[in-house]
Amino acid sequence: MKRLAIPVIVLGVILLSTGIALGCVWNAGCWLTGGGLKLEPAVNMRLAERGAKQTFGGNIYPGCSPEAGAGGQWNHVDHYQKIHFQGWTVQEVNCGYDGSIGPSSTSPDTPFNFIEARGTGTIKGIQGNKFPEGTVNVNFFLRAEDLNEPGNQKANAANGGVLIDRYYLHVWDSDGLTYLLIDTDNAAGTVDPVTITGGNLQLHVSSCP
Ligand SMILES: [Ca+2]
Ligand SMILES: [Ca+2]
Repeated sequence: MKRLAIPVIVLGVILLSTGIALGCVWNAGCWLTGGGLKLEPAVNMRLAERGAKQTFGGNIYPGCSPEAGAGGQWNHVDHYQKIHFQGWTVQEVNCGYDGSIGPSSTSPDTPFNFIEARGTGTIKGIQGNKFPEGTVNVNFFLRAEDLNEPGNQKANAANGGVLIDRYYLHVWDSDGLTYLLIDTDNAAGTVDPVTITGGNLQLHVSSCP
């Protein structure tokens, strides 16, 4: 696959006829893609990363309707647990702006700085891992915050900006068993995104009518 262009998480929103007040959140159709520079062999894509063990990216809601493309596909590979999560169907997307976490995204300019998505997918073991056995149907909740360009910790370099993009992911099955949690305090009930270390999260305003 070719190296991704800098925009790697894309977010769009249908309803943009009014401005956003500080702290205002809209429910709207959004686009989300994510990735980075590191080729992830498990999915043959260039994904963003959190340390050496977590890679993630793909797209969610790649159309003007949540039904378009079944809502996209999101990948998260956990090399520590040796599991691969794929989000296949998105049932709910929320885009918004939270002034307490940083400015609205700037490349391109949007009035937003976060996206949240809820949906269903699958999880399976990789690299010889036998747990879970086979492929398990799961639910997921994801939050991505686009706070800088490129948005990873390299942003701390000269002229790199100040803030770093952040990411939260919770994956659980119908029994409530958590398979994957990317969360600062490791408590799924509170959404505390972690800073990413490679790649980029990026929001775009949708051109949908
Ligand atoms: Ca970013
Ligand atoms: Ca938490």
